[in-house]
Amino acid sequence: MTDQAGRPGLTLAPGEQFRVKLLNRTADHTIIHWHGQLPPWTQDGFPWPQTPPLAPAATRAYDYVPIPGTYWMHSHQGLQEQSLMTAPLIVQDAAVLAEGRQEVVVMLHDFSFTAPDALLAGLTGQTPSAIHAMARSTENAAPAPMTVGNRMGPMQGMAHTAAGKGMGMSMSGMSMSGMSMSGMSMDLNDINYDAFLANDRTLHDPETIQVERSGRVRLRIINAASSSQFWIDLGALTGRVVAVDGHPVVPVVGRRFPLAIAQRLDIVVDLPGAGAFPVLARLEGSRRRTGVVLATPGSRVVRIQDTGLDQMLPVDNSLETRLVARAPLAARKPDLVHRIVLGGGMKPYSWSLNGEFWPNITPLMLRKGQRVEIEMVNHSMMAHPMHLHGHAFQVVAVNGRPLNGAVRDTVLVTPMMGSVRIAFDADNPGRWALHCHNLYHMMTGMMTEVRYDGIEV
Ligand SMILES: [Cu+2]
Repeated sequence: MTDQAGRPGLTLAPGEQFRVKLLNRTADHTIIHWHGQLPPWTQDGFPWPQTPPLAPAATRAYDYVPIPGTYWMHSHQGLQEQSLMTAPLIVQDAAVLAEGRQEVVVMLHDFSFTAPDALLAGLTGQTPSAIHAMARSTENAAPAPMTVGNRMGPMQGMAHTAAGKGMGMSMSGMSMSGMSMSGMSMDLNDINYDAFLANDRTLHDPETIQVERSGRVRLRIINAASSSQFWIDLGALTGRVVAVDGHPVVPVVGRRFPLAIAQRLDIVVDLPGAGAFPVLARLEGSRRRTGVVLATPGSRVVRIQDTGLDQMLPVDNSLETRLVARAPLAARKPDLVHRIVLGGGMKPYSWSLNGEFWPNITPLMLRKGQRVEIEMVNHSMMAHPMHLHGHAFQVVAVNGRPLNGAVRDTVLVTPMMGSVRIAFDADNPGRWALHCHNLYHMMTGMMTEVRYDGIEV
């Protein structure tokens, strides 16, 4: 998908309505989700029974008031996201335009020559429906879940101790097979990809973006990978993170920033004169990387290897805990708190929320007008980038520590008893998905529904 200027995706002017006619030119059913936008639920692009996927050659009209910032669109049908059915969705803001910075959109992907369904089959060793059945029986054999309140009391502040891990695993009810107590370590990078792409190119032939000498740039970086998380590495440059998931934050200065799956970072950079400046995305737990190059006229662009010297650490919440929203929620006590346990593992490969596997889930109910908080506790050995549709939430605690954190739409819950609490105002009635944005976790069950009272199903 390209806009009228030939750029991939869609860029809307300040105040412009999101008025889009979606035409399915593929040979399969599809539906496109406007990630992070806040349309009415029937325009969210999720395959509810009321809003089924589009058949080949079918069209659907969308018309809603967008919110400004760095967003993206992607298929929410099957594994199509892994086939790069994604694009940037940039909604301009008059104040941002007035800064006069050159805008550089960088969309990251993980790429495999293996077909997505074969990748999933390789993870599960069987069909997804068989995985659901088996994982359900595993969960059902476990003791009834305790409330998170019971769990959190003695465990606060010891999220990464061995005791925390052990308790997390045993209480989550998952099989311990394949994970000895001594060998416990977090899992990273479920899939060994053939390439990592920045704007559809590898570092063998990266996009080189012409910038002015001493130019002022706004990077809009989108992690559209299906199953890979990165550290954004500005190299010689120092940047300021000014927005996350489209929502402004008090600037955070640095050179390296974690970027979980589906998240976005707006980073402003003032170039120190002339030169070629790589902006790299370095895969967590790996030496592999991708990126683009910002180059002033006449500068020499040196070839960058797609494998670096040092291995990156797992992506974490080191940035999250430093973020402060520019426009936080009004202070208010929650009317409703939902608690969710993130569970699952590699053997069998299946992932759950409160021990349930999509689509066999119990919706989280709420009412319009409520201030809602959701506490997510991760009992698994993997981090999960959790995305709520239809609402921008504020991060109000990480690992039990209160924050006046970022407003955003996707947040990473770190493994081994990591926790995140989010808050939002229930102001958009409908049926909304809440899921892990690792595509293979979602496809093996890690999704639930947030449903308003009174919505017909
Ligand atoms: Cu996950």
